[in-house]
Amino acid sequence: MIRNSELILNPDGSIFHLHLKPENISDNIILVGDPARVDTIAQLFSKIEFTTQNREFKTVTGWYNNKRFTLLSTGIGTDNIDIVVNELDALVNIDLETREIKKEHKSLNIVRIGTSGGLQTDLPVNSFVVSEKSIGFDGLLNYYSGRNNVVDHAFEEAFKAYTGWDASLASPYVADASAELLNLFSGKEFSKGVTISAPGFYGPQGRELRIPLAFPHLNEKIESFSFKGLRITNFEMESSAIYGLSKLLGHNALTVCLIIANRVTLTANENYRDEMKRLIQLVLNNLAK
Ligand code: R1P
Repeated sequence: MIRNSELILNPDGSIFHLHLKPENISDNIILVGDPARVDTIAQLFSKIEFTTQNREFKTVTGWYNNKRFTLLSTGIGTDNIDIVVNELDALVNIDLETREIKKEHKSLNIVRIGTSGGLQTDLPVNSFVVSEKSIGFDGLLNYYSGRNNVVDHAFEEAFKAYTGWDASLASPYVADASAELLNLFSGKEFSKGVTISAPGFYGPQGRELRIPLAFPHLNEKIESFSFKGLRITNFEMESSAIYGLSKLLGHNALTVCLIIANRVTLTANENYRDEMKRLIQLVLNNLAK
């Protein structure tokens, strides 16, 4: 039995942070960072059956093309992903009344629709990038036993050697997308690549405002790195934990991002919402085929 200090439920029986009960969610989950993006997607639903919000975690469950989806905002960062993925998993794989792990495992399909900064000149602002792999600079997965069973060790070692990775930073972990979900995104609208999830927006992504960077040449190394034909395409802040925790918990995960800034050509599109709507429509159509 999992004690209540370890798995906290609210007085109404919902799970602690997400405020959800098992019947509130679909097996098909769409994660976004921004709670406002949940509403943007929900506007395309033919029917909405449930909605709630606690802190930055806003949920809508409804229907698109006769398929039931749950939309959930995660806020920013892999620390929030630790909460979101563990609590979603608990909703389907732990009996919240007996507090026992269910005998039958259920897999969720988890697709993140995000915004992102591009790291290659041929991926301009407004491109759509699907993450085949994600590299976590955040260190989250290193806290879980089994981490070594789900990561791409050869990629990790090559990346650390090439960048001269400093031991004062969390050891980067590399986890793969679900091959099944990746297959749904083979259309020409989507570029494939490797996505870094950073534990911050400024210094950890090489942005210097008033504090000088500890590793001012790290981004150049990242941009020129390649391994077995794969290169690093973009920075965001959630995919590594989504991929790593999904692998450990037996779920399928994929991230698709809109590039809203290019860090090499130093260009940005602050008015990205129409392009985001185009991406959302493509993702929904691919998932609800
Ligand atoms: C930073 O501005 C946020 O935007 C990106 C990053 O991953 C981070 O969450 O994604 P979202 O637009 O999904 O929030």
